Amino acid sequence: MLDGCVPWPEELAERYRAEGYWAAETLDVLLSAGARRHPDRTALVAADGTRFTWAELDAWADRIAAGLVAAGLVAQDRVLVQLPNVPEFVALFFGLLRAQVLPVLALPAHRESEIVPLCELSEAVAYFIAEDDGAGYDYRDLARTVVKAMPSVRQVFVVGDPAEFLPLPSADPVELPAADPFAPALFLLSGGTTGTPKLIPRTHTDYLYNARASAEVSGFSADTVYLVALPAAHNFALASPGLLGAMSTGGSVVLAPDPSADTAFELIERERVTVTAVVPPIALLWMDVVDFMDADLSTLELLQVGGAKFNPEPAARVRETLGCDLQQVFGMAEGLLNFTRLDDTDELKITTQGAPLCPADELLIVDEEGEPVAPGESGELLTRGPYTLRGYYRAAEHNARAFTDDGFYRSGDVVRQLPSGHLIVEGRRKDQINRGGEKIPAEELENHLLAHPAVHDAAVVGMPDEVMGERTCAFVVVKGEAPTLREVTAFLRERGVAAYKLPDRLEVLESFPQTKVGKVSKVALVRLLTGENG
Ligand code: AMP
Ligand code: DBH
Repeated sequence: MLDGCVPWPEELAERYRAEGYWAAETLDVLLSAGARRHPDRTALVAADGTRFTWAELDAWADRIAAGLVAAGLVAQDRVLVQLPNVPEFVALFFGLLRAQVLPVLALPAHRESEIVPLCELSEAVAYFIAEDDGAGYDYRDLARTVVKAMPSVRQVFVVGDPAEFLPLPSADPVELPAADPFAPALFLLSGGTTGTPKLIPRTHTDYLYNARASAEVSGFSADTVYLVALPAAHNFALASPGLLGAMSTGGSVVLAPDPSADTAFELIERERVTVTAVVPPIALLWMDVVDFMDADLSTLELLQVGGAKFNPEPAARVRETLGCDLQQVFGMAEGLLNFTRLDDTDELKITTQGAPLCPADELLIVDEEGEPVAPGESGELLTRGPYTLRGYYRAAEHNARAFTDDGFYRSGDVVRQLPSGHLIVEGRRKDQINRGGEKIPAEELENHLLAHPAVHDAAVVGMPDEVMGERTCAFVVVKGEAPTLREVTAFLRERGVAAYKLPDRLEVLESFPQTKVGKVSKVALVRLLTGENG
């Protein structure tokens, strides 16, 4: 096992193998087996209509793998991958797997303040970017900053015009040794609750299970046409079932550069898309505009919604507005996935966030003291299982708090469970804002705010919002003249904070309300915003 990763205890590992959850296969089988079985079928379609057969994608991944080796990358090296939804993402992903180089999957929205600490934590030796995001942002500028701050990043590879950097590596295919199926294959990012980023190691076998089992409960088949509407680097769009799930059943994958109705509807119609996954604000937007757009969405069978709570009222309108079935997904990059089932009653599909994916998923719902609550009562969800991490990468101190002694991950989510096993997400016990599915660790943003010369103290909370679920409000105590929201966001941007983390509102207080033990009371701060007392 890679240094800094926490393995599953041997007796659990044996059980997961014996019960068939852990196959002795690597993730690469998703591409190599498909290419053998149906080389000439379509595997991947880019937004511009460029199509790749399974054989073409397979050959492309082989060339990239050989190119990586030729460029001096070796097995177990970590590299940062930050690409929009372009075909190169998929080819590079499999090329890296074949070369046993471990990708750290950053989101296109991340900027210097996220990328640099990720490079530092992972000791990344290379950085893969696109020339731009299609909307005017030039990632080569970001790369210039990153290599200056992180000399360990020896090479930058660019999709598109590389400027002073390198094009994507490519060389004549070479024979490469097979990876260990039980070793880490990639790193996902956690939404996080602390001031520093956390990396989630995912092994070949656990992620393969994640993708395949998700594909099964979502009814994926060789006829599935999956639209990647969310960033491909996100666990939801990557493997829940996502693009890897679609590949696991021999379906095809269509890449959308963004999830706007204009872009997505056109692709759904053009490519006869059958299923896609979105966050609640996007689902709301699609439902709002579908009547005014003459797009043919008749092929769409299933809309998956997750990342944040999808309320029952809009959930009940999905079928009549979009003409497809709804599947709620309550997932986490850390592992555990919950899905409503295709044969669930409408009541369950509309009012719950789904039931655990795997019979070996263990769930505990506990009170503030860590004691299990009575069945049906709400409490914090703890979980362990065959695809749930046992520890963040190189984070021993944080792991001691984030996991129980017997290895359960503390999700920080407050849920209650119905007798059917379905969960209803009721809230959160972690210091994080969920802004329409995008997670913002409060502490991280507070640290950035504290760096502002006029900010004496800062506390960030989520304020309820109809569309986003929550928006971000920064409370500050100032020294001297109070800055405006605009000045504060400009300051944060200057520090390289991703746009989705910028506060939506700024409130200046004389001092912060405190709890009985003298901590800042975020509950009281939220009440200041909502006007509720008590
Ligand atoms: P991350 O750890 O960044 O992968 O984010 C996972 C978190 O997103 C979960 O722990 C929940 O807090 C939240 N989440 C994901 N899906 C849902 C959902 N369907 N309903 C409510 N919260 C969700
Ligand atoms: O929010 C998430 O992280 C998430 C939501 C739905 C996720 O990781 C997933 C499905 O796999």
